[in-house]
Amino acid sequence: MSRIDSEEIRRLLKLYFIMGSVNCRLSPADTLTAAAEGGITLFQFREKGPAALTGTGRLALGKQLRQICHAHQIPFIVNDDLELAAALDADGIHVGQDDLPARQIRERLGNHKIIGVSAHSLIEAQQAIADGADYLGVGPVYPTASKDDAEPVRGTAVIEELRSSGLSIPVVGIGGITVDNAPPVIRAGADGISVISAIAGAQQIRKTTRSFARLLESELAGR
Ligand code: TZP
Ligand code: MG
Repeated sequence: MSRIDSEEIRRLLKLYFIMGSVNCRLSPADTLTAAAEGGITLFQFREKGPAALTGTGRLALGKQLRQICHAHQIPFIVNDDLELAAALDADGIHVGQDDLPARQIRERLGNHKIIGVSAHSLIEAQQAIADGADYLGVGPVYPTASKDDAEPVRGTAVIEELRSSGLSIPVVGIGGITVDNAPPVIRAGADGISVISAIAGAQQIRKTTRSFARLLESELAGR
């Protein structure tokens, strides 16, 4: 089976919601359902932090969230954990710089799975592309409280640098993104934004997600 078309991946990155149980104000299932109804285009299960579920609890939550994604035709991505991604038959995996290189993940999961890699510089981006990444997550664009070991804030500089150096790989911006500060991320050349707290912690998840979706629709129009 051949690799997933990069234009399809670009479309999926438009509004990429990421969360695990520790990020949610409501239950994870209710949070994801509201976000799906509001118009997210991709979901990543990221069960991380000291209070995160492990073992069978983590697996059970993953199955529940995968089911919600499939009911809404939203691809389901797993953060970091190759064994969990395989056990859940996830649609893809997102890995950081300290995880296995994309090449090794591809050997295990195959061509039909989406592989995303976090990149914080042009060099990391070039390496991830050489290793066969399908898309890059670039950030943190703005300060974030959702990742303890986040790299220094980059603004939109790295996204701009990737695009001005001619890299056309699908890119999603991450880190502290809200409806108000999202436009510069898209204008810098990202194909979409990924968000934890602005959606998982919203008072009105469906409404906030719809606002993001509308904004991105207009920012990306004419690309
Ligand atoms: N990687 C870089 S920043 C970040 C991750 C996983 C957290 C993004 O969360 P938020 O709440 O949207 O800032
Ligand atoms: Mg990692």
